This record gives sequence, structure tokens and C-alpha cells, in this order.
Amino acid sequence: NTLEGDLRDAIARCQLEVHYQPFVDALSGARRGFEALVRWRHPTRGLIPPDQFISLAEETGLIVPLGEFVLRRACADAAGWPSGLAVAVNLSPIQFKEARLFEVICAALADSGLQPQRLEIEITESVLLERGGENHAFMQRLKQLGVELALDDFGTGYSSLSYLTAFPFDKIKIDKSFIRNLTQQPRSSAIISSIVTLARGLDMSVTAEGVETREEYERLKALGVNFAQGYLFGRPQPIERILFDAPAKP
Ligand code: G
Ligand code: G
Ligand code: MN
Ligand code: NA
Repeated sequence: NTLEGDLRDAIARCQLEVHYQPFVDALSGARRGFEALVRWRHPTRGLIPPDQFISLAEETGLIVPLGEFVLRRACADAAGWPSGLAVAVNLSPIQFKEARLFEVICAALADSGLQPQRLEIEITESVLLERGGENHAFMQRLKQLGVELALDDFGTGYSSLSYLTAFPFDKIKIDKSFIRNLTQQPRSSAIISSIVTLARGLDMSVTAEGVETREEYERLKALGVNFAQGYLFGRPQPIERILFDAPAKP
């Protein structure tokens, strides 16, 4: 049994699960939505995290059906949440090469009844390197639908700044590596503060990812980030636990 064969079966047999991690409004601490994060419930290996199969899925093309499954499940789940809550879905660079992607997103919205305004698409900058013109047009179509666009893992790639002017993002997600040691390193504060200023000038909002401690959260609030996400507010969890547990009050 190869892992690739197993993954192919997993998609067909619905062994993939979507877990959800909350993000909050930084100032009020109120939940604003959840990021959808896929997991693989392997019959013998247990729950496999995405960093162990996303690249395999990308190499084999299985990311296309996998990504469509996550998108549809996330939209269907979110349609049952209170209407103030959004859902964020990660798209792989490979999915961007699919001409069908726009139709797949429209179908996921139509079939679930989710308002487009409640869907956020997270894109890492590496996606945009190739086929810049086509990607720009695709993003523009999503925006016209009302879907929000977030630039994920901001700060980990290169030439990030040019992407901000070249593509129509609504939100920047600052990578968790900048949040780590935030309270010990003045340099991290300076970088985050600059990103906040930059985002304001471009009419974008900022999410800080990987917030684990109270101290980090307080610091980020003072620096003016709009949204916060991380273990402090909740780990990625199955939807049942999120809907029926009281929200963690940071
Ligand atoms: O869930 P985390 O805990 O381990 O996720 C690890 C990585 O996998 C993150 O970079 C995240 O963006 C990515 N990831 C999680 N779910 C999906 C998904 O549905 N599609 C894609 N393309 N990436 C995902
Ligand atoms: O899509 P993205 O690359 O941003 O994926 C988010 C990843 O970050 C997931 O693997 C998720 O489990 C992880 N994550 C979320 N919150 C935290 C946190 O507070 N600390 C750490 N170390 N990882 C986190
Ligand atoms: Mn993400
Ligand atoms: Na990220």
C-alpha cells in the first residue's frame, strides 16, 4: 500500500475530516469565524496532519478533489453557523491551475446556500508567481462575487510587498514565526507595526496567526492588528466540539 493509493482511497471513502480553528476580533475578543484545516483519518495510522500529505496531494494532483471536498464541506458546515461567522479555506497553488476552480467555488456556495461574503479564500504568495495576469483576473471575479481574499503566511516568502499592490487582497495573515518571541524581540514588534501601517494604507485588515499567550495577544492588540488566531483562542477541532462547547474566553 502506497501512501498515494491510500490517499486516493481516503478521498473516495470520505476519510478526510475538516477541523476548524477560530479567529477573533482582536479588540473585543469576539469570534469572527473559523479556518478550515483538513485532517486524514487513516484506518491504521490514526489522524494524519496536513503537513504529512498536502505536498503528496499536490505532487499527485489529488489536491484537486481533496481541495474541492474541503471547500464544499466548509461551506456546508458554515451555512449552519450563526450568520456573523465566516469560514476561511486554504487553496493550494495547484488548484489555481484548474480552469474549473471558479465554477467549483460558485457551486460550493450555491449548493450550501452560504453567502459569498462569509467565505474567505486563503492564498500563499507562491501561488501568484506564475500566471500573474490570469490569477489577478480570477481573484477579481471572486471579489465581485463578494468572497474575501487573504494573503496567507505573510512574511515567509519573498517580494511580498509587490503582491500587495498587484493583487486585490482584503486581508493579510502575518505568519506565526513573527508572533513567536514577540514579547522578547523588539524587532518583531517593529515588523508587525509596519505591516499594520502598510495594510491600513492599502485598506486591508491584518490577522496575527499562532497567538499562544496572553502577553502576545495584548502586545498585538496594542500594535493594532484586526484579528487574532492561535491556540490561545482555540486549537483546530471537529465542528461538533466547536458548536456545542462554550467559546474559550481568552
Ligand atoms: O492544520 P495545520 O495544523 O497542521 O496545517 C498545516 C498546513 O496545512 C498549513 O500550512 C495549512 O495551510 C495547510 N492546510 C490545511 N488544510 C488545508 C487544505 O484544506 N488545503 C490546503 N491547500 N492546505 C491546507
Ligand atoms: O494555513 P496556515 O499555514 O496558516 O496553517 C495554520 C497552521 O498553524 C496549522 O498547522 C495550525 O494547526 C497551526 N497553528 C494554529 N495556531 C497555532 C498556534 O497558536 N501555534 C502554533 N505553533 N501553530 C498554530
Ligand atoms: Mn491558512
Ligand atoms: Na498561515
